[in-house]
Amino acid sequence: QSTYNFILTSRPEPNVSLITLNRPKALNALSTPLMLEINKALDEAENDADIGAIVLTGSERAFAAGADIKEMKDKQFAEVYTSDFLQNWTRITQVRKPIIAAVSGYALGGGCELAMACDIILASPTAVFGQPEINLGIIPGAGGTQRLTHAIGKSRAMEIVLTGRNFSAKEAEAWGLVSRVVGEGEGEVVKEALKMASTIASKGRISVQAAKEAVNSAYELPLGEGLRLERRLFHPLFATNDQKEGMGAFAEKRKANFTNN
Ligand code: CO8
Repeated sequence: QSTYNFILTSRPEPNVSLITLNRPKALNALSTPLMLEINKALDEAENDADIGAIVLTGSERAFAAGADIKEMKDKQFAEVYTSDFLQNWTRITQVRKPIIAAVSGYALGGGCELAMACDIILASPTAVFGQPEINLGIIPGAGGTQRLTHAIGKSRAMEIVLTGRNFSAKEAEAWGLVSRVVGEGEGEVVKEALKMASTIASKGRISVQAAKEAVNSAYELPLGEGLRLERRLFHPLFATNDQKEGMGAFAEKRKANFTNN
């Protein structure tokens, strides 16, 4: 396993990888070196056949307070344009294994966008979301105008993006940005995310990845094309041992034991 400066990686369950942002002095501000470490850790989890799901979390105080403002402050147009600044933020969206964001504290700007690039967001009651970029004279640059709008609708997204006001875990749950607000105590949200990741990792890898691909296509494709892709992903699952095992186990009234092939 690689050693990292700004994140911690561990395997709290045999089939689950936990990536913890660990830049406490800057409230996990997402500097380029930190993003590159996240990408590397995601690559490791993706390439490890034992891993079935990934949990991404921060600290109690901050999931991440955004992109690193101090790093961006003096950047010029030519530099951000020619280096395609932010392109290292796309790696996470290409990961085929499910990623659960466990959010406590601030998830602002790039922090909110990072959580939204994950597949499921679980929030602790302390979570605070927002896209405050407008206060800095910029706009969200890593999905905040797109994923947020898909998740919570135009009027709310406009309010959040144009006023720069933060919103609470409760609002995020009511608006459908997070799947659930869980737990009261410290670390509860991570525990719950690990439990969920473990459940997902116990299913067949092929059907889990196909399901993730199909759900994600709902954001990319018109309905007819999405339904066609769904069927195209559905049919070949009948060529897998996991389908035979899953349905066989149901008929025999026992628990399925998937072998990921
Ligand atoms: N970047 C750099 N440093 C930060 C950031 C940040 N985003 N957020 C906090 N810090 C630093 C502070 O500067 C401070 O450092 P120091 O101790 O050296 O002064 C330390 O973290 C602690 O922060 P505060 O003292 O401010 O803590 P408070 O509890 O008083 O306030 C807040 C917490 C409200 C979260 C406050 O820190 C804040 O407003 N932070 C900025 C939030 C923000 O505007 N985020 C959006 C950033 S822009 C963005 O994300 C664009 C995304 C584009 C796509 C991705 C690009 C790579």
